[in-house]
Amino acid sequence: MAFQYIDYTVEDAVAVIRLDRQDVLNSFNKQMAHELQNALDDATGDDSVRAVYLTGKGRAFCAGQDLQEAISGEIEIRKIVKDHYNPIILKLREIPKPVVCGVNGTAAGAGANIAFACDIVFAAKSSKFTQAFSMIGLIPDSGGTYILPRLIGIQRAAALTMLAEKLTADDAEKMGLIWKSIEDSELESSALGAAKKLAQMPTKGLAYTKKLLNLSADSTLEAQLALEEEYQSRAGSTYDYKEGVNAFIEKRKPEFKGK
Ligand code: T3D
Repeated sequence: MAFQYIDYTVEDAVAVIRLDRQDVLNSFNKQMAHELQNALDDATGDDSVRAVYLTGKGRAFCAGQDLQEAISGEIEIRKIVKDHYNPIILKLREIPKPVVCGVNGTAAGAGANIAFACDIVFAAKSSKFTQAFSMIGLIPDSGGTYILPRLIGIQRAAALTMLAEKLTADDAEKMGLIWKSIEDSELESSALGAAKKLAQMPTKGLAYTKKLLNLSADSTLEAQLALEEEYQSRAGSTYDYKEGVNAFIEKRKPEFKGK
């Protein structure tokens, strides 16, 4: 599918998605939101894709909602949240492949929460995260009220979302909001490199891991142990499990196929 506001390529089994509305810091208009949804659908349906890498072009990752579009009144706010952001967050959490985010600069509002919804987040050291919503009278959407307290606790989530101070990538890493803060010049090699590494790993095992981590948020220990029993049994019947064990015994490098 051809896109106007994102670049979509497949590189070494990784779907590489780059947000591209650089003059407005990659903020989302309706079309870019739908394009990102379609790109995630393409990555989900393409068996040759075994990981996803999401980043931005230019000096920002994403400044959230395009406020010119929001204020134009052409689209109701409820529809923006329901039709643009909610499906993006659900697709990021439900795609049965690991999603790595490379935050290359400012991540504000929905842009920050889209990053936090990815499985593994790397950020360039110069990046800043801000829950910009409260500055314009809004509440944190795009999963912010769900993901933030689970990542960092209610106290920090409240301070971040109410005060809307800019957080450095280093502080975001210390808080456990992201996986790693990386020198700017090394972001792409580290983050895309991690996605490429994941794309060579046992895709089904990773998908089951993601599913169980998703479910753990609202689960009891008993229920989670039962899920582990079920999904370990599924993982244990994959080609990649047999290949992994055989390669270990034969003292060779495994060749996983994602099956
Ligand atoms: O309908 C709804 O609103 C519901 C959905 C809500 C979801 C949300 O995401 S709400 C939060 C929306 N985002 C923001 O409030 C952030 C707004 N942007 C900023 O606060 C700042 O731009 C940044 C802190 C992100 C970066 O600051 P800085 O100084 O590095 O850049 P800048 O000069 O402010 O921005 C550069 C250009 O991008 C500028 O345009 P210009 O003057 O060069 O023509 C600026 O207007 C434009 N831009 C930045 N963010 C947005 C934007 N244009 C439209 N929408 C934006 N969100």
